[in-house]
Amino acid sequence: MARSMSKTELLKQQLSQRILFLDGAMGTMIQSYKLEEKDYRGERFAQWDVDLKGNNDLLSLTQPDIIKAIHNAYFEVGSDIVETNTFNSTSIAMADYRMESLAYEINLESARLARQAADEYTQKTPEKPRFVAGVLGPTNRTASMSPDVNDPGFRNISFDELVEAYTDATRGLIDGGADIILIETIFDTLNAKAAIFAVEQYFEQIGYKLPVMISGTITDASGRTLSGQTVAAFWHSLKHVDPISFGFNCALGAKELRQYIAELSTISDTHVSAHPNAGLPNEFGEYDESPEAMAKELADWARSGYLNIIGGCCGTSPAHIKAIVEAVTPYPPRIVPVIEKQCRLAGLEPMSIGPDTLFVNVGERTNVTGSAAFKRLIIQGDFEAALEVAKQQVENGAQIIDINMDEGMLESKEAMVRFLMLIASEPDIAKVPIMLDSSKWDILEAGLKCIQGKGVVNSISLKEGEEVFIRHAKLVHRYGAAVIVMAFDEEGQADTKQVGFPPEDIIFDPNIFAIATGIEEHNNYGVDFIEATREIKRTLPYALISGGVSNVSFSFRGNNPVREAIHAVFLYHAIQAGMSMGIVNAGQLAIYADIPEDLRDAVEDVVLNRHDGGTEKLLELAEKYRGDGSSSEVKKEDMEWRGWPVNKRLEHALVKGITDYIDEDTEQARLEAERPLHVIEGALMDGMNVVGDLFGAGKMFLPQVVKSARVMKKAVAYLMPFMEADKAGGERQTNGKILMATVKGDVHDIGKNIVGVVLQCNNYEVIDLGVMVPAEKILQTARLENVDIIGLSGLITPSLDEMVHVAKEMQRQGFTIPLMIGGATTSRAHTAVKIEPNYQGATVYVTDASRGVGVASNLLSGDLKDDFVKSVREEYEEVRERHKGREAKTKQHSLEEARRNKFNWGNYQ
Ligand code: B12
Repeated sequence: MARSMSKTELLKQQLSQRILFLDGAMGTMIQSYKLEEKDYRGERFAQWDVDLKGNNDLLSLTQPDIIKAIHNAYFEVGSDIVETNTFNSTSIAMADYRMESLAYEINLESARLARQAADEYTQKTPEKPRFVAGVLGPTNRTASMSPDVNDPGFRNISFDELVEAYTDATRGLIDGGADIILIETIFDTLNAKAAIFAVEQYFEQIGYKLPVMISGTITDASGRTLSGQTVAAFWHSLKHVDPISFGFNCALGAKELRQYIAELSTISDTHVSAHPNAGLPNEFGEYDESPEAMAKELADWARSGYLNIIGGCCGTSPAHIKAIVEAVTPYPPRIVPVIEKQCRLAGLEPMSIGPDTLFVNVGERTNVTGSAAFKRLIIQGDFEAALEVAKQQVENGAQIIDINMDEGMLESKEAMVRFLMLIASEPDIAKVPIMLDSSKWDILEAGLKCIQGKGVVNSISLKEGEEVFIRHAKLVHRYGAAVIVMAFDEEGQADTKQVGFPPEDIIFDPNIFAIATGIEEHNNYGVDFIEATREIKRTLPYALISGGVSNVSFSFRGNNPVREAIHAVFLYHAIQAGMSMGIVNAGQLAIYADIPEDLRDAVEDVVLNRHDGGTEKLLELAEKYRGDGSSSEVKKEDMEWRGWPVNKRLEHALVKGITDYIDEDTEQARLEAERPLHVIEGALMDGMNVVGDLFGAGKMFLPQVVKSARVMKKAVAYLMPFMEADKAGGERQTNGKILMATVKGDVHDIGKNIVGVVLQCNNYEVIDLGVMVPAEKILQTARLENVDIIGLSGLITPSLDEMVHVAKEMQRQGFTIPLMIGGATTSRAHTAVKIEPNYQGATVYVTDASRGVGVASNLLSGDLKDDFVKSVREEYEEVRERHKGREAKTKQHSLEEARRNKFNWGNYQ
C-alpha cells in the first residue's frame, strides 16, 4: 500500500511541475520487427490450433525481450510513462485467438516488463521518475450499440461480462506492478463505465487505489465518439472515477484532434492528456506525419496551455516522441482550472443544472404508472410506438426523460432493459439524460448497466435501513449516475456524505402529495413541499430539488384545465423557493400569467393554504372549467383575443403557441407595415421578448417556448416570399459571400435564419451552417468556400465564450476577413471588451437583421470599408476604456487587502 501511495503522490508532484510524456505506438514498433507466425507462437504455443500472427499482446509471453526493448526505446527518448502491451488483453478480445484464459497472465507479464524497464530508467535518472500505465483497451465489442442492423435492441456483450473481463485484466496489471490504470481508446462510453466499475470494485477489494487515466476516441469529423457522445457529454459520463487525467487518443491526427483537446482543457478539472496518431492513415494504412510536423503542432497545444500529459498513438515512433519531448519541454503544464460545482448530466449531449439554470422538465410520459397509454404499449410489446412517445417528449421540450416500468403485469426488468437498449439507437431521444425510475433496486441497477450517459436514479431511500441505503448510494456513484433521495432525514444526509457522493449529484425529493382532497391534514402539503425546498436549498447549497408534479393535483383527475392551473401555480411558487427540476408532462403545462384570474386566485388559495374554505371554493369554480376546458363560457373567454389589435394578437399567439391564425394575423401586420421585415423586428420580436421574460421568470416552461418558436417560424415562413419580392433593386450580381452559423452549444436559430434571408434578399450569397457549429467547422468552411464575412449568432451565455474562442482561432489561423456578431445575449460591450481584442480583422456587433445588411455592405465596400472599420474600432476602444473605468470603481478588495485594512477595534474608544 505504501508503495503505491507514494508513487501516486510522486506522479501528482511531477504533474504539478511539468508536462509529462507518454510513449508512442506499440503496434507500429512491433511491425518494424517483421515477426512471423512462428515468432508469435514461440515454443510455448507452437501447437496452438489457431493462427496467432497479429496477437501483439501475446508477444509479452513469447518475445518479452522485444517488448521490453520497445519500452526502453521510449524511455530512452524521454517518455515518463509507458503503456503496457495489453491493449487486447481481456478475455473478450483474446477470444479471437481462443486465449481467454491467458488474459490475466498476459496482463501480469506485460506489466512486469514495463515495470522492469521503468525501474531501470528511474535508477539511471532518479530525478526523472518513470511510471507504468496498465492499459485496459476497449475490447472488440460494444455494450451500447447493436452489431445487428435489423435489431437495434440486440447486444453481443453485457455490462457484467465486461466487468468480469476488466476485473481479471486489472488484477493482472496491478499484480505485475502498474502504477496507473489507463482506460483508453474508448469509443463506447458504456464499455468504459464497465471498466471503471471493475477497477473501483477491485480497488475496494485490495484496499488501495491507483490513479486512473481516461482516454477516449473521437472517431470522425462529427466531433463525437463512435457511440455518439460529444466531448462534454463524454467527460460528464466518466468523471465520477475522479481520474488523474482525462483526454483523447488515436483516430484523428493531431491537427484534427486539437479542437477537442482545447475544449476539454476548458471544461475539465483534472489533468488533460492526449496521444494522437501520427496523422491520418493514408491509402496504404500507413501514417505520414513526420516527427517534426507532429512536434510542431503539439508544441502549439502546449503553448496554448492545453496539456498536462502528451504522447503518441498509431504511427508514432521513438523519433516522434523524441521530437515531441524537445518541442514541448519548454512549456509549463496546463493549470487545472477550478470548475463551478454543478450537477452535470449527459445523454449523447451534456446537460448541466446550475444556479442560473431555469426549471428543468423531466418528461413523465414514459412511465407506466403515470401514463395508461404508455403502459398499454409496453404490455402489448409495441416498443416502436413506445419509442415514439419518448421522442415526442424530447421534441416537446423534455430535458430529461423519466422511464418507469413498475407494473405487476410486466417483466419490469426486461422491459426496462429492452427499452433502454432501443433508446440508445435513437439519437433524437438518446441526446438527453435518462432518469431511471423504479421502487425496486434490481430494476434500477439493470437500467444503470444500459446507459452510457450520466443519468439520474429515481430513487433511493432509507426505507430499507441505513446499510442498504449506503450500499445503493455507493453503487449509484460507481455506475456514474446522480441520485434522487426520497424521504430523507438528517441522518440520511450524513450517510450520503459518508459515501463520498458529490453533493451536486444529490437531488432531494421532499415528496409532492395531493392537496384539496377534502382531508384537512392534506391542505398544507403544497406549502410543506415549498418550505422543505426552501430549507434544503438554504442548508445544502449544491443539492437540487425534484418532485413528481402531477401528484399535487390528483384530486382533480378528469379536469385537465384545473389540474394544469394547479401545476402552473405550484411550480411558480416552488421554483421561487428553489425547486430545480420536476417530473411533468412536457407537452401539457399552463402558463401562470395566462390562467383566468378567478381560477388562479382560487388555486393559489389552495396551493398556499391561504384559508380554510379554499378547497370548497376551488371545487365550485372547477365546474366552470371542467373537462377539456371547452365549456361554452370558457370558449367565449378563449376567443376574446381575436378581437384585440393585431400586435397583441401576434403576441398572444406566440405566448400561447397557437398557429391557427398566424398566417392571417401576420398578413394583416404586413399590410400595416412599411416593409415585411418590420413585422419580424416589430410585433414578432416584441412577442418573443414577452415569451423570453415569462420564461426567465419561471412563468413559462421550455415545452411552451418550443411551441412559441414553432409559431415564430411559421410567421417568418409566411413573410419569406414577401421579403424576397422586396429585394433591393434588380441587381443580380452577388454582393459577397457570407457564412452564417449559430455557435457550438447553442440551438437558437430563428434570428440567424432571418438574418440569412434578409442578406440573401439583398443579393448576398449565404452559406448557413445551422446550429451548434464548432469553431473548426466554421473556419474550415470559410476557408474552403472563400467567404467574405463570417456571421456568428448566439443566444445563451456560454455562446459568448464560444464566440471569443472562434475569434481567437481566426487570429491563430491567420484569417483577416470581417466577423459579425449577433443574437440576443450578445452586445456591443461584450464584443468590444471580450471579442474584438482577440482578432485583428474587423469585428462588428450587429443588433438586428436589417442593420446586418448595412454593416455587411460597409465591410465589403472598397470605398467605405476603411472609414467604417476605423470608426467601429474607435467606438469599441471607447467602450473598453469606459468598461475599465467601471471595473476599477467596483473592484473588490482581495481578502489579503481587506485583512490589511481591517478596522482596529483596539483603538476604538
Ligand atoms: C425561442 C427560444 C428558444 C427555443 C429556440 C428555438 C429555435 N429553433 O431557435 C428553444 C425552446 C429550443 C429554446 C431553448 C433554450 N433556451 Co431559449 N429562448 C427563446 C426565446 C424565447 C426567443 C429567441 C428568439 O427566437 N428570438 C427572436 C429572434 C428573431 O431574435 P434574435 O435571435 O435575437 O435575432 C435577432 C437579432 O439578435 C439579430 N441576430 C441574431 N443572430 C445574428 C447573427 C448575426 C451575424 C447578425 C448580424 C444578427 C443576428 O437578428 C435577429 C433579427 O433581427 C429567448 C428569449 C429572447 N427574448 O430572446 C429565449 C432564451 C434565449 N433562451 C434561453 C435559455 C436559457 C434556453 C435554454 C438553455 C433553456 C433550457 N433550460 O434548456 C435552451 C437552450 C438550449 C441550447 N443549448 O441552446 C435564455 C438565455 C439566457 C442566457 N443568457 O443564457 C433566454 C434569453 C430566455 C430567458 N429569459 O431566460 N429557446
